[in-house]
Amino acid sequence: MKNALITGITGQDGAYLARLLLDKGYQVFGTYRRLSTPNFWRLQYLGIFDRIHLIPADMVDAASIISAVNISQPDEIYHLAAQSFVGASFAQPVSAGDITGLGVARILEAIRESSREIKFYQASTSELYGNGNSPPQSETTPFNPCSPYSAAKLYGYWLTVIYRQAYGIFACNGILFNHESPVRGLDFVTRKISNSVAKIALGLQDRVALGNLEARRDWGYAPEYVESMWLMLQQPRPDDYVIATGETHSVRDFAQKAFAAAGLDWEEHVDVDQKFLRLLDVECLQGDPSKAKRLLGWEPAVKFDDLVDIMVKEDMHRWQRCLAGEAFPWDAPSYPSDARILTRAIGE
Ligand code: NAP
Ligand code: G4F
Repeated sequence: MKNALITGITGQDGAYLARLLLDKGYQVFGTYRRLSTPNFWRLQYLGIFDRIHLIPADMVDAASIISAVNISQPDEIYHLAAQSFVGASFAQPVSAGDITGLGVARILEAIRESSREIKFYQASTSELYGNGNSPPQSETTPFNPCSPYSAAKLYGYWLTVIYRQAYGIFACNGILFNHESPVRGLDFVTRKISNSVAKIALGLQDRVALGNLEARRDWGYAPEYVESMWLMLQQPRPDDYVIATGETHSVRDFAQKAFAAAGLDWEEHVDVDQKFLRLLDVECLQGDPSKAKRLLGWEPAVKFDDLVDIMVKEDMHRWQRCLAGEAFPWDAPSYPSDARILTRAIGE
């Protein structure tokens, strides 16, 4: 039986990847941060919470990362832990660098010191491309990061390449384009929209405020994307791969489609609020996944329309269950309304 260590197992991808690896017969270990309130709802929601070994560790604490590697004795490490919300990285640029950038150095050093046989997956991102590159973006497109988040990820990307070349570690970058699901964090625009649509359709809310409606993303389905992570570590040689659908759609398209899925007109319910505009935003991402198709045999089945339907249906279903008095692991009921989250002084 193989051992896998997943950093960030409590997040969207961590939970789906854990399920995939359990299904493949792995013994799965995952790191989590000690918080004042437990944060295991995704693992519970997917029905795998009791099958995972949990190790407390923080990406800013090298000792805890070394312990996690020693305890789990992994054949493969999937490094997913990061402060992953681009918007927040402008407000917290130093911790973005520490957690998301230097965290990669800490874990690669732990591998170098303990066993160079451990295979390593780094959660790289399409945010690395930033602006100024005409789509579609591939493995050879130059990087031009536009946020503290993507600058930190750029460091992680290059460190992964450097440790592969300098120490011969089997280290891969998955350059994943946006991928979403019903367990996506509520901060991200897709889930923010699907959750709002469900609440509006059920009379629990009337409007939702968004930022840049013109931004375009290549949105895929997270359970399919975690499969590519595993495939990368099963290849004869380590390499870097773009994972994407090859399509691009705007935030406006997503909102329109999501409201329509609930029989609503998006223009009657969506406002634009300056507070959700970023200081710098990536305008258009569209990936070219042909290398992954050719070498990994990976291809996405769920495209934009199906993704929107899956997310809206699941959020509708959960709010209906909740209104019927059912209790189940879930994030939305305890999330504050937008109006109560301040990113600037009141009145500014
Ligand atoms: P996510 O849901 O935000 O999960 C992030 C995980 O990192 C959570 O488990 C979180 O723990 C953990 N984490 C945050 N700060 C940490 C710290 N200081 N120490 C230890 N753990 C920490 O993100 P995701 O969507 O699953 O993404 C997984 C990875 O892929 C991230 O590295 C992200 O940047 C990258 N990525 C994502 C996408 C995408 O579209 N989803 C695309 C490209 C790349 P808590 O639960 O305690 O917060
Ligand atoms: O959903 P988002 O916050 O995702 P973003 O910034 O593309 O980042 C995600 O994908 C990256 C891969 O490309 C990952 F590396 C990263 O970890 C994360 O998973 O925003 C998408 C777009 C942006 O252009 C944003 O400005 O939607 C725009 N947007 C418009 N209104 C909004 C909103 N974004 C958010 N979060 N909230 C809004 O109200």
